[in-house]
Amino acid sequence: MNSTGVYRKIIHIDMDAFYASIEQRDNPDYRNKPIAVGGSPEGRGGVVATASYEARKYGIRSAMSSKKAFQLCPDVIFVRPRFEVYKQVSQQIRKIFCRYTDLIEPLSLDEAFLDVTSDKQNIGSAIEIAKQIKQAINDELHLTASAGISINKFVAKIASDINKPDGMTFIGPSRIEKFMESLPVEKFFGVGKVTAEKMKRMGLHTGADLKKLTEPDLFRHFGKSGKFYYRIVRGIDERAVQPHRESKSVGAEDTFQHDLKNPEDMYDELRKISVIVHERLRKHNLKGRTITLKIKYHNFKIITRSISLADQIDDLETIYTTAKKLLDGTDLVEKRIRLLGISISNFRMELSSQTSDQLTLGL
Ligand code: DCP
Ligand code: MG
Repeated sequence: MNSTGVYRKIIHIDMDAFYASIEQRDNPDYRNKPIAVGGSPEGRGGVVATASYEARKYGIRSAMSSKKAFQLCPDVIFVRPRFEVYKQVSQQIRKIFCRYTDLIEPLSLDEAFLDVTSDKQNIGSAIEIAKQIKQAINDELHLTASAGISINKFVAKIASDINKPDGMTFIGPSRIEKFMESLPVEKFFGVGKVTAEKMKRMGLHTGADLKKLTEPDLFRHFGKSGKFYYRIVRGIDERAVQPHRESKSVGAEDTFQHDLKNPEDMYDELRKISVIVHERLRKHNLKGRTITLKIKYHNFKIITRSISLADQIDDLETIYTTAKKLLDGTDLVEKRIRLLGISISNFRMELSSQTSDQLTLGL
């Protein structure tokens, strides 16, 4: 690590069971109950966006079909998502972050990196700032968040997941290497299911195993990402918190000559649109985790539905089947559709490292 003892102070905040907690907050009937946001009653179709912690005890998870969720827990309550409310809450959280720093990099509605190396209120301690942010989210929004605190983005993000819900984990410079050595390979940023399987076939299960390989070895097996693994396993991640990172998306949409009423026709059109989106992703060499479906009805009302998958998406079948699931999750009865669109966003974070100003320690 940095021998001069100067480190950045990075906080990663991630809301707990975000959509579900908001629904439980706003509707007392849902409190302490297994609820799944998204999906449809009795598991007739659609996918679960997220589940309350009570529902997770039964094994219900994000991106699971509501059919499966219903099988796991027949008492689960399916709740229709209210995306506008989630967006509003997301803005409220961001305002809280802004009291401490302007260096905020949102990763999605419910999570963000904050660089508090120098904070607006001169609090100085990243742990104290994280505590205050959690407290403000609790007091003002009646929700809980988990925080990870470290000297870089990678470790802060993993740390926020360790004591969920309502957790706070600090991993200081002296603990980073040990922590990275014990980390299972699937937890490494950018390691998808396929890469994790490849690693395991090679006998690489943890950070300690990865650490035995030289940089050229890692590059040979895993390409550019291999170089990133080499650094990250040693606790080196110089990527800056980027407050103005563009949120990019690639997509396609089509307005129909005649409104669509029949689901089969909608599926056909979705497939055509999927093919175009797939070609565009290929062309720009992009993979993203989030798929958004846009629907415009005959009365020009527009709705969007989105879901984030565990892995980066760039294959046609996943684009089509996920978009179809999202469509099936909407009410199609007696609906006439003028336009359908699919877009992919949440692209892979830039793996190349960036140097940034590093100030004095005191986490
Ligand atoms: N989401 C989604 N599809 C997914 C994953 C998540 O639509 N496959 C939505 C619903 C979540 C929100 O994004 O509430 C935030 O995602 P997280 O992965 O942070 O999950 P939660 O906040 O729900 O739970 P956790 O407490 O594990 O963070
Ligand atoms: Mg969350």
